[in-house]
Amino acid sequence: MAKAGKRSRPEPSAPTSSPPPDGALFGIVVRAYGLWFDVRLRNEDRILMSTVRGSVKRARRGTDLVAVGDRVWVVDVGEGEGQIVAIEPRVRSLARLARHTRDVEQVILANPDQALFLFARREPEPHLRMLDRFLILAESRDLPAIIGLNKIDDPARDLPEAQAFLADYADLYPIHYLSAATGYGIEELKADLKGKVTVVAGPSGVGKSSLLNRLDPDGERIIGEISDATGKGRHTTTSTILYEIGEQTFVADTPGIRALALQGVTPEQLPECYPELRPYLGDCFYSDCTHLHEPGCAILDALEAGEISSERYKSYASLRRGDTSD
Ligand SMILES: Nc1nc2c(ncn2[C@@H]2O[C@H](COP(=O)(O)OP(=O)(O)O)[C@@H](O)[C@H]2O)c(=O)[nH]1
Ligand SMILES: [Mg+2]
Ligand SMILES: [Zn+2]
Repeated sequence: MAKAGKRSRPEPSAPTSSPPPDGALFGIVVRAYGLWFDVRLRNEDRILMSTVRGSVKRARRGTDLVAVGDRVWVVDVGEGEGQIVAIEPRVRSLARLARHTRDVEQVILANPDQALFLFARREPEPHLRMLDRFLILAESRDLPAIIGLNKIDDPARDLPEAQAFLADYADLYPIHYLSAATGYGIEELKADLKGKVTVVAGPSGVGKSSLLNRLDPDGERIIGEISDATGKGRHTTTSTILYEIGEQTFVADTPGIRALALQGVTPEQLPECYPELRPYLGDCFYSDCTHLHEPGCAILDALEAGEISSERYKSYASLRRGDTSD
Protein backbone atom coordinates (compact mmCIF):
# COMPACT_ATOMS: atom_id res chain seq x y z
CA MET A 1 0.00 0.00 0.00
CA ALA A 2 1.61 3.20 -1.13
CA LYS A 3 0.59 6.75 -0.49
CA ALA A 4 -1.39 8.49 -3.19
CA GLY A 5 0.80 10.08 -5.81
CA LYS A 6 3.82 7.93 -5.05
CA ARG A 7 2.87 4.91 -7.05
CA SER A 8 4.92 3.74 -9.95
CA ARG A 9 3.84 0.82 -12.02
CA PRO A 10 4.37 -0.74 -15.39
CA GLU A 11 2.17 0.50 -18.20
CA PRO A 12 -0.28 -2.36 -18.73
CA SER A 13 -1.77 -1.10 -21.97
CA ALA A 14 1.53 -1.50 -23.80
CA PRO A 15 2.84 -4.92 -24.74
CA THR A 16 5.73 -6.26 -22.72
CA SER A 17 6.15 -9.71 -24.25
CA SER A 18 9.34 -10.09 -26.13
CA PRO A 19 9.43 -11.05 -28.82
CA PRO A 20 5.79 -10.74 -29.86
CA PRO A 21 4.44 -14.07 -31.08
CA ASP A 22 4.69 -14.46 -34.86
CA GLY A 23 1.93 -12.63 -36.68
CA ALA A 24 -0.06 -12.08 -33.52
CA LEU A 25 -1.95 -8.87 -32.81
CA PHE A 26 -2.05 -7.10 -29.47
CA GLY A 27 -5.30 -6.35 -27.75
CA ILE A 28 -7.29 -6.17 -24.56
CA VAL A 29 -10.01 -8.58 -23.47
CA VAL A 30 -13.18 -6.54 -23.19
CA ARG A 31 -15.72 -9.28 -22.54
CA ALA A 32 -15.69 -12.92 -21.56
CA TYR A 33 -18.24 -15.62 -22.27
CA GLY A 34 -17.08 -18.91 -20.88
CA LEU A 35 -14.45 -20.10 -23.35
CA TRP A 36 -14.87 -17.09 -25.66
CA PHE A 37 -13.23 -13.73 -25.25
CA ASP A 38 -13.81 -10.53 -27.17
CA VAL A 39 -10.41 -9.00 -27.87
CA ARG A 40 -10.30 -5.33 -28.84
CA LEU A 41 -7.26 -4.93 -31.10
CA ARG A 42 -4.90 -2.13 -30.20
CA ASN A 43 -4.18 -0.51 -33.53
CA GLU A 44 -7.22 -1.54 -35.52
CA ASP A 45 -10.85 -0.74 -34.99
CA ARG A 46 -11.81 -4.39 -34.68
CA ILE A 47 -12.83 -6.95 -32.14
CA LEU A 48 -11.90 -10.61 -32.55
CA MET A 49 -14.06 -13.20 -30.83
CA SER A 50 -11.37 -15.46 -29.57
CA THR A 51 -10.69 -18.79 -28.00
CA VAL A 52 -7.49 -19.70 -26.19
CA ARG A 53 -5.01 -21.85 -28.04
CA GLY A 54 -4.59 -25.21 -26.38
CA SER A 55 -0.85 -24.82 -26.14
CA VAL A 56 -1.15 -21.72 -23.98
CA LYS A 57 0.00 -22.94 -20.65
CA ARG A 58 -1.67 -21.92 -17.47
CA ALA A 59 0.94 -19.42 -16.42
CA ARG A 60 -0.68 -18.52 -13.14
CA ARG A 61 -2.06 -21.42 -11.21
CA GLY A 62 -4.99 -20.66 -8.98
CA THR A 63 -6.37 -17.88 -11.12
CA ASP A 64 -8.44 -17.46 -14.25
CA LEU A 65 -6.41 -18.13 -17.35
CA VAL A 66 -7.88 -15.19 -19.22
CA ALA A 67 -10.02 -12.42 -17.74
CA VAL A 68 -11.56 -9.17 -18.87
CA GLY A 69 -8.81 -6.57 -18.81
CA ASP A 70 -6.03 -8.97 -19.74
CA ARG A 71 -3.66 -7.86 -22.48
CA VAL A 72 -3.25 -10.66 -24.94
CA TRP A 73 -1.69 -11.63 -28.25
CA VAL A 74 -4.20 -12.99 -30.68
CA VAL A 75 -3.95 -14.56 -34.10
CA ASP A 76 -6.60 -13.55 -36.62
CA VAL A 77 -8.17 -16.77 -37.91
CA GLY A 78 -10.72 -15.07 -40.14
CA GLU A 79 -14.42 -14.28 -40.03
CA GLY A 80 -13.94 -12.03 -37.06
CA GLU A 81 -12.53 -14.77 -34.92
CA GLY A 82 -9.19 -15.12 -33.24
CA GLN A 83 -7.04 -17.36 -31.15
CA ILE A 84 -5.27 -16.09 -28.06
CA VAL A 85 -1.69 -17.33 -28.20
CA ALA A 86 -0.10 -15.42 -25.34
CA ILE A 87 -1.19 -13.51 -22.26
CA GLU A 88 0.72 -10.62 -20.73
CA PRO A 89 1.50 -10.82 -17.02
CA ARG A 90 -1.18 -9.13 -14.91
CA VAL A 91 -0.13 -5.91 -13.23
CA ARG A 92 -2.91 -6.32 -10.68
CA SER A 93 -6.41 -7.65 -10.53
CA LEU A 94 -9.68 -7.44 -8.72
CA ALA A 95 -10.57 -10.97 -7.80
CA ARG A 96 -12.77 -12.98 -5.53
CA LEU A 97 -12.48 -16.55 -4.43
CA ALA A 98 -14.61 -18.66 -6.70
CA ARG A 99 -17.76 -19.97 -5.08
CA HIS A 100 -17.09 -23.68 -5.12
CA THR A 101 -13.35 -23.92 -5.05
CA ARG A 102 -11.50 -22.55 -2.12
CA ASP A 103 -8.14 -21.89 -3.70
CA VAL A 104 -9.07 -20.61 -7.14
CA GLU A 105 -9.71 -16.93 -7.56
CA GLN A 106 -12.16 -15.55 -10.04
CA VAL A 107 -10.86 -12.41 -11.66
CA ILE A 108 -13.50 -9.72 -11.93
CA LEU A 109 -11.18 -7.37 -13.75
CA ALA A 110 -7.51 -7.67 -14.67
CA ASN A 111 -5.27 -4.61 -14.78
CA PRO A 112 -7.53 -1.80 -13.64
CA ASP A 113 -5.63 1.48 -13.52
CA GLN A 114 -7.99 3.24 -11.15
CA ALA A 115 -11.47 3.14 -9.67
CA LEU A 116 -14.32 5.62 -9.87
CA PHE A 117 -16.78 5.32 -7.02
CA LEU A 118 -20.00 6.96 -8.03
CA PHE A 119 -22.73 8.18 -5.71
CA ALA A 120 -25.65 10.53 -6.21
CA ARG A 121 -26.34 13.72 -4.33
CA ARG A 122 -29.73 12.21 -3.60
CA GLU A 123 -32.11 9.57 -4.96
CA PRO A 124 -30.58 7.41 -3.77
CA GLU A 125 -29.25 9.13 -0.67
CA PRO A 126 -25.45 8.69 -0.52
CA HIS A 127 -23.94 6.70 2.32
CA LEU A 128 -20.44 7.64 3.33
CA ARG A 129 -19.86 4.33 5.11
CA MET A 130 -20.40 2.57 1.80
CA LEU A 131 -18.01 5.00 0.14
CA ASP A 132 -15.47 4.17 2.86
CA ARG A 133 -15.78 0.47 2.09
CA PHE A 134 -15.14 1.10 -1.58
CA LEU A 135 -12.15 3.25 -0.72
CA ILE A 136 -10.77 0.52 1.53
CA LEU A 137 -11.10 -1.90 -1.35
CA ALA A 138 -9.11 0.45 -3.57
CA GLU A 139 -6.48 1.21 -0.94
CA SER A 140 -5.98 -2.44 -0.08
CA ARG A 141 -5.34 -3.23 -3.76
CA ASP A 142 -3.18 -0.16 -4.31
CA LEU A 143 -5.71 1.10 -6.82
CA PRO A 144 -5.97 4.88 -7.12
CA ALA A 145 -9.51 6.02 -6.37
CA ILE A 146 -11.63 8.86 -7.69
CA ILE A 147 -14.92 9.90 -6.10
CA GLY A 148 -17.85 11.02 -8.26
CA LEU A 149 -20.98 12.67 -6.94
CA ASN A 150 -23.70 12.67 -9.60
CA LYS A 151 -27.01 14.49 -10.03
CA ILE A 152 -25.47 17.93 -9.52
CA ASP A 153 -28.01 19.21 -12.03
CA ASP A 154 -27.96 22.79 -10.79
CA PRO A 155 -24.46 23.56 -9.48
CA ALA A 156 -25.46 26.95 -8.03
CA ARG A 157 -27.99 25.18 -5.87
CA ASP A 158 -26.39 21.75 -5.37
CA LEU A 159 -22.65 22.31 -5.21
CA PRO A 160 -22.18 23.98 -1.80
CA GLU A 161 -24.15 21.26 -0.06
CA ALA A 162 -22.38 18.53 -2.02
CA GLN A 163 -18.93 19.91 -1.21
CA ALA A 164 -19.81 20.17 2.46
CA PHE A 165 -21.02 16.59 2.37
CA LEU A 166 -17.69 15.36 0.99
CA ALA A 167 -15.48 17.78 2.93
CA ASP A 168 -13.70 14.98 4.80
CA TYR A 169 -12.54 13.53 1.47
CA ALA A 170 -11.47 16.70 -0.31
CA ASP A 171 -7.81 16.36 0.67
CA LEU A 172 -7.73 12.59 0.27
CA TYR A 173 -9.08 11.82 -3.19
CA PRO A 174 -9.92 13.59 -6.43
CA ILE A 175 -13.62 14.41 -6.39
CA HIS A 176 -15.78 15.05 -9.44
CA TYR A 177 -19.13 16.74 -9.12
CA LEU A 178 -21.19 15.57 -12.04
CA SER A 179 -24.51 15.58 -13.75
CA ALA A 180 -25.05 12.85 -16.28
CA ALA A 181 -28.31 14.63 -17.04
CA THR A 182 -26.84 18.03 -17.98
CA GLY A 183 -23.25 17.06 -18.76
CA TYR A 184 -21.88 19.11 -15.87
CA GLY A 185 -18.33 18.04 -14.95
CA ILE A 186 -18.11 15.43 -17.70
CA GLU A 187 -15.19 16.97 -19.61
CA GLU A 188 -13.07 17.19 -16.46
CA LEU A 189 -13.90 13.60 -15.64
CA LYS A 190 -13.01 12.51 -19.17
CA ALA A 191 -9.59 14.08 -18.75
CA ASP A 192 -9.00 11.92 -15.66
CA LEU A 193 -10.11 8.76 -17.44
CA LYS A 194 -8.10 9.27 -20.61
CA GLY A 195 -5.77 6.43 -21.57
CA LYS A 196 -6.75 4.34 -18.56
CA VAL A 197 -8.91 1.42 -17.56
CA THR A 198 -11.25 2.66 -14.88
CA VAL A 199 -13.49 0.41 -12.86
CA VAL A 200 -16.75 2.11 -11.96
CA ALA A 201 -18.73 1.06 -8.93
CA GLY A 202 -21.56 2.48 -6.90
CA PRO A 203 -25.04 1.72 -5.67
CA SER A 204 -27.76 1.18 -8.23
CA GLY A 205 -29.68 4.23 -9.29
CA VAL A 206 -26.81 6.69 -8.90
CA GLY A 207 -26.43 7.09 -12.66
CA LYS A 208 -23.64 4.74 -13.72
CA SER A 209 -25.35 3.76 -16.96
CA SER A 210 -26.34 7.35 -17.65
CA LEU A 211 -22.75 8.43 -17.09
CA LEU A 212 -21.44 5.77 -19.46
CA ASN A 213 -23.80 7.00 -22.14
CA ARG A 214 -22.68 10.55 -21.49
CA LEU A 215 -19.02 9.56 -21.77
CA ASP A 216 -19.70 7.82 -25.06
CA PRO A 217 -22.57 9.79 -26.54
CA ASP A 218 -22.69 8.19 -29.97
CA GLY A 219 -22.56 4.75 -28.40
CA GLU A 220 -20.69 3.35 -31.38
CA ARG A 221 -17.93 1.99 -29.27
CA ILE A 222 -20.07 0.35 -26.64
CA ILE A 223 -18.67 -3.14 -26.77
CA GLY A 224 -21.79 -4.86 -25.53
CA GLU A 225 -23.78 -3.76 -28.54
CA ILE A 226 -21.13 -4.95 -30.92
CA SER A 227 -21.01 -8.36 -29.30
CA ASP A 228 -24.78 -8.72 -29.07
CA ALA A 229 -25.03 -7.95 -32.77
CA THR A 230 -23.06 -11.06 -33.67
CA GLY A 231 -26.09 -13.16 -32.84
CA LYS A 232 -23.99 -16.10 -31.78
CA GLY A 233 -26.05 -16.56 -28.67
CA ARG A 234 -23.14 -17.03 -26.33
CA HIS A 235 -23.83 -16.79 -22.65
CA THR A 236 -22.12 -14.19 -20.56
CA THR A 237 -20.51 -15.87 -17.61
CA THR A 238 -18.82 -12.84 -16.19
CA SER A 239 -20.62 -9.63 -15.56
CA THR A 240 -17.67 -7.36 -16.26
CA ILE A 241 -17.66 -5.51 -19.57
CA LEU A 242 -15.05 -3.02 -20.72
CA TYR A 243 -16.58 -0.09 -22.58
CA GLU A 244 -14.31 1.84 -24.85
CA ILE A 245 -15.01 5.53 -24.44
CA GLY A 246 -11.97 6.84 -26.29
CA GLU A 247 -8.64 5.77 -27.63
CA GLN A 248 -7.07 3.31 -25.17
CA THR A 249 -9.66 4.49 -22.69
CA PHE A 250 -11.92 1.95 -21.08
CA VAL A 251 -14.52 2.00 -18.39
CA ALA A 252 -15.56 -1.20 -16.65
CA ASP A 253 -19.06 -1.58 -15.36
CA THR A 254 -18.45 -4.08 -12.59
CA PRO A 255 -21.54 -5.01 -10.61
CA GLY A 256 -19.81 -7.59 -8.41
CA ILE A 257 -17.32 -5.23 -6.87
CA ARG A 258 -19.35 -4.23 -3.85
CA ALA A 259 -19.11 -7.68 -2.30
CA LEU A 260 -15.34 -7.50 -2.51
CA ALA A 261 -15.03 -4.48 -0.29
CA LEU A 262 -13.51 -5.89 2.88
CA GLN A 263 -12.49 -9.25 1.43
CA GLY A 264 -8.91 -10.05 2.24
CA VAL A 265 -8.40 -6.98 4.44
CA THR A 266 -7.32 -7.96 7.95
CA PRO A 267 -8.10 -5.77 10.99
CA GLU A 268 -4.38 -4.99 11.20
CA GLN A 269 -4.34 -3.70 7.63
CA LEU A 270 -7.34 -1.45 8.12
CA PRO A 271 -5.48 1.67 9.40
CA GLU A 272 -3.30 1.64 6.26
CA CYS A 273 -6.47 1.87 4.19
CA TYR A 274 -7.30 5.29 5.66
CA PRO A 275 -4.77 7.65 4.05
CA GLU A 276 -5.21 10.31 6.73
CA LEU A 277 -4.22 7.82 9.44
CA ARG A 278 -0.99 6.77 7.76
CA PRO A 279 1.16 9.67 8.95
CA TYR A 280 0.48 8.64 12.57
CA LEU A 281 1.05 4.93 12.22
CA GLY A 282 4.08 3.76 14.14
CA ASP A 283 3.86 6.62 16.65
CA CYS A 284 1.62 4.83 19.15
CA PHE A 285 2.98 3.64 22.52
CA TYR A 286 1.98 0.05 21.81
CA SER A 287 3.29 -1.37 18.58
CA ASP A 288 0.14 -3.45 18.20
CA CYS A 289 -2.14 -0.51 19.02
CA THR A 290 -5.66 -0.91 17.61
CA HIS A 291 -6.23 2.85 17.88
CA LEU A 292 -9.52 2.17 19.63
CA HIS A 293 -8.81 2.76 23.32
CA GLU A 294 -5.10 2.45 24.09
CA PRO A 295 -3.19 5.06 26.09
CA GLY A 296 -0.45 6.80 24.13
CA CYS A 297 -2.29 6.30 20.84
CA ALA A 298 -1.11 8.80 18.24
CA ILE A 299 -4.34 8.48 16.29
CA LEU A 300 -6.57 9.10 19.30
CA ASP A 301 -4.40 12.12 20.10
CA ALA A 302 -4.76 13.40 16.56
CA LEU A 303 -8.50 12.85 16.77
CA GLU A 304 -8.63 14.80 20.03
CA ALA A 305 -6.61 17.60 18.42
CA GLY A 306 -9.05 17.76 15.52
CA GLU A 307 -6.45 16.65 12.99
CA ILE A 308 -8.52 13.68 11.90
CA SER A 309 -12.17 13.78 10.88
CA SER A 310 -14.31 12.29 13.61
CA GLU A 311 -16.67 10.74 11.04
CA ARG A 312 -13.83 9.00 9.26
CA TYR A 313 -12.42 7.86 12.57
CA LYS A 314 -15.84 6.47 13.55
CA SER A 315 -15.91 4.63 10.25
CA TYR A 316 -12.51 3.11 11.00
CA ALA A 317 -13.43 2.23 14.57
CA SER A 318 -16.68 0.50 13.67
CA LEU A 319 -15.03 -1.59 10.96
CA ARG A 320 -12.12 -2.39 13.26
CA ARG A 321 -14.53 -3.59 15.91
CA GLY A 322 -16.08 -5.83 13.30
CA ASP A 323 -19.35 -3.97 13.37
CA THR A 324 -20.76 -4.63 9.93
CA SER A 325 -24.17 -3.12 10.61
CA ASP A 326 -23.44 0.21 8.96
N1 LIG B 1 -31.55 14.29 -11.96
C1 LIG B 1 -30.65 13.42 -12.44
N2 LIG B 1 -31.03 12.15 -12.67
C2 LIG B 1 -30.09 11.30 -13.15
C3 LIG B 1 -28.76 11.70 -13.41
N3 LIG B 1 -28.07 10.63 -13.85
C4 LIG B 1 -28.96 9.61 -13.86
N4 LIG B 1 -30.18 10.01 -13.44
C5 LIG B 1 -31.39 9.19 -13.30
O1 LIG B 1 -31.21 8.27 -12.24
C6 LIG B 1 -31.84 7.04 -12.53
C7 LIG B 1 -30.83 5.90 -12.45
O2 LIG B 1 -29.85 6.08 -13.47
P1 LIG B 1 -28.97 4.87 -14.04
O3 LIG B 1 -28.03 5.45 -15.01
O4 LIG B 1 -29.85 3.77 -14.49
O5 LIG B 1 -28.24 4.42 -12.69
P2 LIG B 1 -27.38 3.11 -12.42
O6 LIG B 1 -28.30 2.14 -11.72
O7 LIG B 1 -26.29 3.54 -11.49
O8 LIG B 1 -26.87 2.59 -13.71
C8 LIG B 1 -32.45 7.20 -13.92
O9 LIG B 1 -33.80 7.54 -13.77
C9 LIG B 1 -31.67 8.35 -14.52
O10 LIG B 1 -32.41 9.05 -15.46
C10 LIG B 1 -28.41 13.07 -13.17
O11 LIG B 1 -27.27 13.53 -13.38
N5 LIG B 1 -29.39 13.88 -12.68
MG1 LIG C 1 -27.01 0.74 -14.61
ZN1 LIG D 1 -2.89 3.87 18.18
